Amino acid sequence: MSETVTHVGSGKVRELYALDDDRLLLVASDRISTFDVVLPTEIPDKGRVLTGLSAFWFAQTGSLVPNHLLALRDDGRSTECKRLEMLPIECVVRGYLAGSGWKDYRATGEVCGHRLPAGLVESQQLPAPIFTPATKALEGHDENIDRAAGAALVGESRYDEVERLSLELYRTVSKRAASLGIILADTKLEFGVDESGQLVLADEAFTPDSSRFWPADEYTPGGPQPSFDKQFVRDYCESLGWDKTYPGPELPADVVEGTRARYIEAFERLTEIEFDAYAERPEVVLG
Ligand code: Q0N
Repeated sequence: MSETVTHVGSGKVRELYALDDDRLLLVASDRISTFDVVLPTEIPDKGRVLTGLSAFWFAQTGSLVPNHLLALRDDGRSTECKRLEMLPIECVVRGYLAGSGWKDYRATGEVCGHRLPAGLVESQQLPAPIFTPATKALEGHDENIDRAAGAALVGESRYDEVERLSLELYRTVSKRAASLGIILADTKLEFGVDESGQLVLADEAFTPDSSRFWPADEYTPGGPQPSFDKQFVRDYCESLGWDKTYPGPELPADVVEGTRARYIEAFERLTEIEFDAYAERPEVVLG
């Protein structure tokens, strides 16, 4: 017996297929991107690590907000998801000043309309986490927007609801990560609406591809922080003097192996589950 699946979309490193009118299949590949370029070399098990971590967080946060996860497939890299009407904004929460948040703060003293204290340094922890939504760019970078622009896209009450839920999710996950020696600097969430009008957390949540994870024992504000997962790849790419346009460089075996080990370490530290146990039986992450 076999099923007919229709490819309905792709991201840089994931594919989305329609299973039927109500369900999608989200498949995480082993592809890796750096400096916005997908590299020609894959990181074995990366897709399984990210799928398992995301499913773990869906299970951990299911009492805060419903999510789109229906089933984890035995391959460990595919999830059956409830098909939703996606909101047209990326829901970003920042607890630390990095990336475009740092860039905007340096230029204006604000991030998405949040006026911040003067004198903050790069990577510094914010007085409190802030909700900093962005538009979904089809190509190029998402654009940070303020409350007025976000509310114009989703409506005032929906905006308030995703802001409250995003902050609650960030607080819950960052608290667990911190207790395990990992800083969740920021994270990007996507929500959809189901047939009853309820908000549902979708996509991939609290993975290294959607979040900045920093090892707490190396945290040094005042500059950029090493990435938990991609630092070997970045360092190798920088050492080549590559101009960061396509095609990216092939990665040598030691960089692949070191990076794979970092993804697995992130999975095991955050879930306290052995990756081999997940590979054997993916449902172990559902608790
Ligand atoms: C959906 N995207 C954005 C995968 C991620 N549950 C859902 N229902 C309807 N649509 C979507 C989801 C989810 N998740 C999410 N696009 C459609 C990002 N995609 C890009 C391709 O890879």
